[in-house]
Amino acid sequence: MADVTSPEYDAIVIGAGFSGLAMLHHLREIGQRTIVLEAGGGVGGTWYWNTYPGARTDSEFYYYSFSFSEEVRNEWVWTERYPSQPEVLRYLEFLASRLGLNKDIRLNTRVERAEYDESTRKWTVTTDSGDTLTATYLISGMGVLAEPNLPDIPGASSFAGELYHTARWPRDREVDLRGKRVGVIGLGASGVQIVPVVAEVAGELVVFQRTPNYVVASSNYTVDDEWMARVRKEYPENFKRAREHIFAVPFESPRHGAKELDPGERERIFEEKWREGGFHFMLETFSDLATDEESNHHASEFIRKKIRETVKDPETAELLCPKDYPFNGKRPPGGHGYYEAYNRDNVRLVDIREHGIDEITPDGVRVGGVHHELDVLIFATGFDAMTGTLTAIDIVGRDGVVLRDKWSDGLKTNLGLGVHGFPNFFMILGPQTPYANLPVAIQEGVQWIAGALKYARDNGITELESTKDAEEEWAAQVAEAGSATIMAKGVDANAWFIGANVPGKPIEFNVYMGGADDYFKRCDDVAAGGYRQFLGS
Ligand code: N01
Repeated sequence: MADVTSPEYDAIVIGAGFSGLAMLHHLREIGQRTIVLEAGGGVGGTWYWNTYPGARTDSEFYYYSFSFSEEVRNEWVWTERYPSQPEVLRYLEFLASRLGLNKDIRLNTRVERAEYDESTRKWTVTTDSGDTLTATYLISGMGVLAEPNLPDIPGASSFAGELYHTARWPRDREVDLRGKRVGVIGLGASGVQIVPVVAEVAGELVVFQRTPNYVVASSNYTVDDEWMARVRKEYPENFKRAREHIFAVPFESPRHGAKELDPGERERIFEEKWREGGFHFMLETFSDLATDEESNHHASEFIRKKIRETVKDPETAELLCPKDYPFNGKRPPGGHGYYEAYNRDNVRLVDIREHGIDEITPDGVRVGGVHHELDVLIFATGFDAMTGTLTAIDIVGRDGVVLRDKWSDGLKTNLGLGVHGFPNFFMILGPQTPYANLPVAIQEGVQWIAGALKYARDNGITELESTKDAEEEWAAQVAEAGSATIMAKGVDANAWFIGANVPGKPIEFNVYMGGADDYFKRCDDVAAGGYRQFLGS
């Protein structure tokens, strides 16, 4: 096993979240001397950083975990249908300790630069403390929704109260919001989770909404022993089913399109799946909600009806109804009492769609000339998704080309796994990987990468590098698959998956919308064909 003071490795993995932990385990299995470098003070990645009140998964526990370790599967106990952030973090800490991973993880170590030396065929990584480490392989497990997006709102730095971003919530102290005047900017999955929880304790909660979301109700409940025992037995089968699903979840795919059925039957199915909640509504109602405008319209209308039924004040309800883009035009968040929160006397919704925020002042936020006094301001403003972590550091490939520059006029990757010009560099959940339930996509990704490295070693291949042709073909495929979906309307909704949430970022699909099942098959085919598309030129 690697000695953490030694500077020479077979592989350096960046990040100790779901991706980095699984990668380390699988690299050890094939005898690669590996070190994981982690910026945080603990393992967990997303689940280490996102400690904001109300943070929990939008996926149910039985498919939001790994299937590869029988010990972990059998010993770990999930307690909630939608596990809370502390529980997912504990799961990852348990996984790291049960698989003995911690000794090869260096915490509080931020990678600033990685450069490939063509003469030695090694990567040299420089950390924030100035240390350098070298390895044959460099693997990013830096996460897809990890680089916080801080909007450029006039006056933001003048705010004299407490200012937080959901993804950088303080870890060293309790944030006491009791009785305070709290403002929230941003209503994606993070904002939608924090609103109802903060509403319960704040004196006053002011929610600043630019684009309303289609929030799908999710009912949470306790996982009892019987359910846990059944899930343990079903893990391998569940994982197999998830691998065959477009969104990498173990669900049945619906057989009918929404417009094929008469209104009564359509409504019955929408109601039934609404009660099951969350992704069941998105994925198990009808086959064509992501591809057919008319069918999608029925789903969008159904959710608007639910909003109007739930929110008592008609004006607030109308503001909360998305009308300018269809359901799935943004990643739909799961709601836990989200719309109900607006029925509380201490919660106010402020529309900032038309004129935006005038300015942030030392003691509040001014909108349309009205000043809202606040003690605390929370940015739930999301992330520079998919590429943000990779372009925030200098990753330098052949001929001194920096990855960020290579992608400045459009993404180019081979299956989101590798990049031409960057030999022996791999990405777990890189841009252009599928829009899917992430633990399953991560497990597939790390196993594919470990398989490729083993193949290279067994066959005397010193450089694995995407061919130029393969990445051009993949870019075309990603664009074509995306444009065939409703998600292309994400441009009108500032969706992160199309790059529209960060000003100046090129608008293009950052994820593959052709289905996780299709994607996994493509990856299998590349492996079965001897990784030809990764043998350079
Ligand atoms: O971020 P987002 P998120 N002025 O980009 C607003 C995953 N996730 O952190 O839509 C005012 O979705 C922005 O407004 P608009 C999940 O995949 C999962 O919430 O651009 N508002 C939007 O409302 C999710 O999709 C979980 O008009 C501004 C919000 O900020 C992804 O992470 C939990 C603004 C950003 O929404 C991202 O979710 C949390 C400005 N200048 C996250 N700039 C679970 O699974 C931005 N906004 C539970």
